[in-house]
Parts: sequence; C-alpha cells; structure tokens
Amino acid sequence: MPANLPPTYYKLKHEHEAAKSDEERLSLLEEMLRIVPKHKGTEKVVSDLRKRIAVLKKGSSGKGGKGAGKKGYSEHIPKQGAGQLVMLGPPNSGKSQILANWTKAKSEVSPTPYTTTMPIVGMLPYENIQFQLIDTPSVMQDFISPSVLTLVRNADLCLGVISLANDNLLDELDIVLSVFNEQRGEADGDELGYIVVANQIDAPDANDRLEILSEFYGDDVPIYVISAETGEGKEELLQGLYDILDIVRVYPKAPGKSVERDDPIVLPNGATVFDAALGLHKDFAEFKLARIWGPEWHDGQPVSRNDVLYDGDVVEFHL
Ligand SMILES: Nc1nc2c(ncn2[C@@H]2O[C@H](COP(=O)(O)OP(=O)(O)O)[C@@H](O)[C@H]2O)c(=O)[nH]1
Ligand SMILES: [Mg+2]
Repeated sequence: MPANLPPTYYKLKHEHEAAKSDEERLSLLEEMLRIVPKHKGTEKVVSDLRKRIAVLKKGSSGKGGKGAGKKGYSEHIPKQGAGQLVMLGPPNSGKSQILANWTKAKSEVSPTPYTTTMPIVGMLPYENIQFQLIDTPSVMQDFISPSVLTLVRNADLCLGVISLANDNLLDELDIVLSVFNEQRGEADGDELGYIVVANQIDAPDANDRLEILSEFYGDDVPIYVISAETGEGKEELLQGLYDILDIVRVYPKAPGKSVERDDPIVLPNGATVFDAALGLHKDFAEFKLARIWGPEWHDGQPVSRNDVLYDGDVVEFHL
C-alpha cells in the first residue's frame, strides 16, 4: 500500500512529530490533508489525517471551559510496582478493555476509534506484586504522538496489543512493531523489550487469524493470546510478564519477627544484598549485619552486601 506521498508531506510530518502544541499539530495536519493527493493508494492516510484532526478539534473545543489551559499530559510517568508496561496498538484492539477489566483504573472502552486520548495508568496484580500498566491513545498509520514515544522508550516492557477480531491485524502489527523498532535505537541502553498481545481470542474466527499471525510473526516475537473479555490467557500472560521482566522478589524480615510474604522488595535479577537494603529504605544502606534464608543458603547465614540474591530469599537486616 505505498501511497507515494510528495516530499512536502514528509517534511510536514516531521514538523508535526516535533510540534510542541496541539494548535501547531492541528494546523500541520490540516496542511498535510490539503496537499496529500487523493486517490485509492492514499485512502488510509487521508482517513487517518481526518480522524487525527477530529480528535484534536474535539480536544480543543472546550477552550475557556473545562479543558482550558490544559497542558497535555506529562511525558514521563513515574515508575511504580514491579515494572512499567506500556500498551501500544491500533484502535479497537482492546487496550482500554484490558486496563478496565484487569486493573482498578477506569479507561473508557468503546467501539468508537480514538476514544482514549491520554495515557491512563493502572496497577495489574500478579501474585503478591503489581505491574504498572499504561493504556495509550491508539496508533495509526502515520502518526503517533511524541509523548507516547517517550513512554515507549522508558517502558520496562512494551505490549503491542492487536485484535484477533480484525482482518487487518498483520498490517496493524507491522505498524506497531515498526514503532518499537524505531524507538529501540533511541531507548536508554538501546534496549527495548516488547511482546505481542493478541486480544479478542473469543471473537468469531479468531483462531484462523491467530494461525496466520503465528505463521508470519511467531518466530520473531513472543505472542500471548488473550481475551480481555473472558480472561482467557491472562495467567499465561502475567507469568510471561514476570519471566520477561527478569525480576526477583526478596522478603525483608525484622530481627526476631516472622516474615511477611505480602510485600516483597522487587529487584532486577542479579541484585545484591545491598540493593535489597536500599530497596527497603535508605537508612538500611549502612546495615551492620544481614542474615539470609532460602534454598541456596544455610538458614540465617550472614551475607555480605555484594552477595547476589535469589528469588524468594528472606533477608534480615541489623542496623
Ligand atoms: N469480544 C471481545 N471484544 C473485546 C475484547 N476486548 C475489547 N473488546 C471490544 O472491542 C472494542 C474496543 O475496545 P477498547 O478497549 O476501547 O479498544 P482500544 O481502542 O484498543 O482501547 C470495544 O467494543 C470492546 O468491548 C475481547 O477480549 N473480546
Ligand atoms: Mg482505548
């Protein structure tokens, strides 16, 4: 579907990506729509432009009213919990439904495309920890807001969410994966992990589409199959997230007290006793003695600050 767009279009597109305000974005989009040749090959570009313009107009319609002076959202969402997961996907893949059904956050679920206009954060519980799950405005062919790209780059893991109810899913996934790959070079430590979440397995003919999806992408990227609606595949996804994030849970214990298992310190795999002390509280950084319990240790064995912890270890710090 190459649309053979004129160079001016790409120039405007770059300006759009760098634009700082919605007003600027809106006028650039209108200019792009004006200059784009209108024929079969550009149908999708044209409709994306129209939708994008509509969304921006809707967003600015409240001038002087409720939305007045709204600066847009912060580009950086402080990390919380065991890992920051950013969902990215085309309209109607079910991102908001996942957030709404699996966390306590409220994200508007709707068959109307581009309903979600701001990132929304929810906490997704898994065993005794929680992942921070972020719903984002849907991506489309040529556009993705710079703020969402920032979220993608900063994420611990990106989730490309697509719908098995949609015949366009391969094209849609192409767009999502190209965003991930483009951002990979820009990400901190040039690492950007991502998986594919194929949602709506409960939809009619979803299995046929899954077969096609697996055939084309199964070797390239991990694919988790779920239904936000029925909960199918949820456990496997959560377990997969835990494994991919490569984290360990360590349980702090006060001397003479029994261990509480409900609030672990979550650390990257390879973290040390010192990291756990810091994770507990900065005051523990200067601990005098640490004892440890776990299958790899003798019960209550004293450990040094550089010893590497195992998932499930219990550590007792003495100040
Ligand atoms: N059958 C089915 N429908 C779903 C599922 N997840 C989302 N939907 C529907 O798909 C539409 C779009 O969902 P939404 O979460 O708003 O998509 P978003 O644009 O990616 O945020 C809504 O009508 C949802 O009810 C699912 O797992 N199964
Ligand atoms: Mg949404």
